[in-house]
Amino acid sequence: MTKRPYTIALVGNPNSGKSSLFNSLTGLNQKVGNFPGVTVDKKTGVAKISDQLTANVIDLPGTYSIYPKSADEYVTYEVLLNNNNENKPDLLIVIADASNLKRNLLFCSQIMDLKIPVIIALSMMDIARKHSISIDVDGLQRMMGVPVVPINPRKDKGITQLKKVIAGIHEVKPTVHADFIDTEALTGDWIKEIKEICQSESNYAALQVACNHKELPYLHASQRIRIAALLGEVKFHKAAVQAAEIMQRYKRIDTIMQQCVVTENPLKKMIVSDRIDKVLLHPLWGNVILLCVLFLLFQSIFWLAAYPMDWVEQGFAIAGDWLGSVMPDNFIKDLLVNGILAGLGGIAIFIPQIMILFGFITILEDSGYMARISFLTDRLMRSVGLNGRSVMPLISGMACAVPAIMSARTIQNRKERYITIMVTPLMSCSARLPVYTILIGLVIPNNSVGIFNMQGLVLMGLYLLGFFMALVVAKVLDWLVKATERTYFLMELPVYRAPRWKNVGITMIEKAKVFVTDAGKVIMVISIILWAAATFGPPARMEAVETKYAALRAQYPTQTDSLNNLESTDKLSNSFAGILGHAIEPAIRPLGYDWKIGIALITSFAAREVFVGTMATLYSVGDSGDEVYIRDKMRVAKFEDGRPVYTLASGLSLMIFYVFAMQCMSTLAIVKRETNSWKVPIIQFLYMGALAYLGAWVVFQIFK
Ligand SMILES: Nc1nc2c(ncn2[C@@H]2O[C@H](COP(=O)(O)OP(=O)(O)OP(=O)(O)O)[C@@H](O)[C@H]2O)c(=O)[nH]1
Ligand SMILES: [Mg+2]
Repeated sequence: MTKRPYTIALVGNPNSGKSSLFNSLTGLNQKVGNFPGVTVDKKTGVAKISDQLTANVIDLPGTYSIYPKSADEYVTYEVLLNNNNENKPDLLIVIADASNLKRNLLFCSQIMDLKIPVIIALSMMDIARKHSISIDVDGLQRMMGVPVVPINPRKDKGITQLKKVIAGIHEVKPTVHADFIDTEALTGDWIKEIKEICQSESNYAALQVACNHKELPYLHASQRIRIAALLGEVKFHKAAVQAAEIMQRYKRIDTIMQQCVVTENPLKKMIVSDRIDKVLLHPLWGNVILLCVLFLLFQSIFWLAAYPMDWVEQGFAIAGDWLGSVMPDNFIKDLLVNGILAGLGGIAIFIPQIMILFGFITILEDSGYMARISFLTDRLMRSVGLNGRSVMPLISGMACAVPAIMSARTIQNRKERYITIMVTPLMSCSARLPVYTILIGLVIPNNSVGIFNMQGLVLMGLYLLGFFMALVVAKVLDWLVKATERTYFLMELPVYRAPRWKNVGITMIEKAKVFVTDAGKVIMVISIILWAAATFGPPARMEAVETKYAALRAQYPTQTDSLNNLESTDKLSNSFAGILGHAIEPAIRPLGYDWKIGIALITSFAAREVFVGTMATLYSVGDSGDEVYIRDKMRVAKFEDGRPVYTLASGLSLMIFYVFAMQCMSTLAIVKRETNSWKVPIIQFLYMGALAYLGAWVVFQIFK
């Protein structure tokens, strides 16, 4: 048997700096943001503590108290209490926000009673100072009975000292600290029996199991039955015991606070953050500013990205030309240039826009403004059966639905959480951006309307459409699903902080990388398959085409060039891809699409951004003109009868389709995992598909 590595878990209230400390200790880049509930899953890394000690460090979701209320808090709860957990910690570091010490100490005291060695790391000392709060660290350490170390993980301060203390505890194997409160006095001696049934480390851990035994997945059925029987016998009243427990804890904490913490000006000092909030949370100005911020986001996606997009586009065009000129004419060259390079180039050009989008969202999160958006929109959200907390998933859904759906774990109310999960994919994610951009470039003129750019306005319109549809669907679901649970919105507003620009930069680069590698892999595979499907066809049909054109060329020798062009178009039409496309054409004709778009719709079910790559490949294979860029190739595309494919009507119809359709395997997979049912993703897939088809049809009929 290999020896288990020494394991340290980071716990504490939300937004206290756990992930920041995790990053300092491990050198990893776990997501940090300035609002409660950034981390919703556990994450493990390795940290070198001293020359002798290398430890596993686990970053956990924040919890206000040990009693779990939401799905993310259960993740932490399980690590703390499940004895058979592979992540069972040898040491807990409780990160306590010094500017909010009393509440943080409550959680510390609960953790201490689990009887796992504890260190308290005091973060936010700088903020406490701004509030004129001074803390006697030595006194606190004495009265709590565990080591207390001030840290500032944002600035990498205090980390060396913290490591020394960890190494010390690891070496001496301390006798565990004393109980903070006496659990047995609270419950009666039956608690020992529970302790035995589930082999808990302490009476307090046993009490936790008693309170939550119905929900804990790791308990055996037999244990559960024995616990239930015992609790019935002693007439266990969960709420009463919990209330008594909290009272006792606060009694002791109050004494500690009196002795160790001095607040110069007991009336809460008005700090800069409060002043900023006077404006940003103003009922009128707050909302106006919010709209301006969002507006700026969309316009900048077009303004700022225009130049770098041109460079990428030209780069790929040059690379294609160069490969075309140095390689001998054979099918490998065709595959490379028209299949893979065309597909990749089609997607790489969107890197600048993706980076700007993620940069913007990171700034919103890092500064603390994201939490204010929740606050400002709570009323709107409530009117459709959601609450302010749903805003976080919805806004991060603009980047990607997968982490957004995971972040819905912080929503305590089950119905609200499910509705949020149901509607989040309607928010336009970054994968739709390439599709929107290319279609907008094709059918919307690049004019100015006053000071605004028309294309930017349409883009914003598409995002808004997705958002409003999310509200409508939420309202319908709210009305369909009855729930008795009352809900309320509780969220701490964090103090404003300057975004850490390094973090913004790293996030932008990381996301661009993920986008290119993830999308790149799928696009590579699909481009190759597509290229093959578009190049080859049933031999008999392909031969028939060849014979036909050989005869025509013999008959009209002067027309060879145009006959060659016609032949490649005809071949594409008779290829496997062409046959499939024609087969589905009747279904998509009412929406204004040709068969190539039909193929792109199908391949987009792997991931939306594949649309552009598919278009690039299809138009390159059947290519006969001189156009180098996909957009130009699409612009000259025609139906058999000579009408252009991309008109205002068909372009808009296609945009609407992409706003609504659920074309993302990863999202469906994550919904299945988060809801633990197939029903939710299936309903989601169907309702979004129906919306997409209907919406696209209506728009096409109106603009035709
Ligand atoms: N001023 C100051 N800011 C800090 C300190 N420690 C962390 N922060 C900032 O506090 C915010 C929250 O940090 P995170 O590390 O994401 O907090 P967390 O505890 O992981 O939060 P959740 O995952 O939401 O529970 C970030 O903006 C950090 O930059 C500190 O000591 N002082
Ligand atoms: Mg975190």
